Amino acid sequence: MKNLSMKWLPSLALVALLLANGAALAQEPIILNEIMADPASDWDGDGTVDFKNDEWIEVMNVGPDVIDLSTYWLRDDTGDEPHLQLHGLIAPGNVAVFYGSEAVAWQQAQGISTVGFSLNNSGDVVRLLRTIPGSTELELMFVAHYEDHMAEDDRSSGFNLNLYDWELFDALNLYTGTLEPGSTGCVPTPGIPNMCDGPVANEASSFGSVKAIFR
Ligand SMILES: [Ca+2]
Ligand SMILES: [Ca+2]
Ligand SMILES: [Ca+2]
Ligand SMILES: [Ca+2]
Repeated sequence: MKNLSMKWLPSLALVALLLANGAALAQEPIILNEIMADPASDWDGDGTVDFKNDEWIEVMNVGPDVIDLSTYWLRDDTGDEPHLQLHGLIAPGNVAVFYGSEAVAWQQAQGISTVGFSLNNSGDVVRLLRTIPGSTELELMFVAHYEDHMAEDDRSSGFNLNLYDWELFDALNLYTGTLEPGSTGCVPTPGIPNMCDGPVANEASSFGSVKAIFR
């Protein structure tokens, strides 16, 4: 474990626990995988750039079974109510991304305040909740933190493929500071696994084309 502040330990410890215990893995298979808190591009593809609609949160199924995401919920650090009920089936090893616009639409349908995910650009906590079986209550399943330098224009943060290190994906807005996690030059990857083991080989590759992939 290198260069990790204490803040990461709860979520990382949980992952380690899950990976070390097959039974727990089967029961607690969904993790937070990547977070875009300060979008400056049209990530949700609706034709406009919006600080709320273009935020996104990616989850990953690290278990062995197909999971129905409709029992899972997302929220940030403020208040108690979830910001989005997830939906869809997710296969083992797959990821699913949910955009702020989906949270806004869900909130409209619920008749609650349309705050979206409300991911603070100065840092925030994202919580993954799950409906307790046989109940309407929610239980906390996974927590991820990010800090100010991880939430600048079009910079995401999330797990490395090793599911151990929480890294910066800053190819679209390189981080030159000294805080951890530091710059990787990796591109944000909404809806696909966080595949990047190091700096992008050729910085001259067009960021425009990189962005276009995800529009
Ligand atoms: Ca934000
Ligand atoms: Ca948009
Ligand atoms: Ca917030
Ligand atoms: Ca991803």
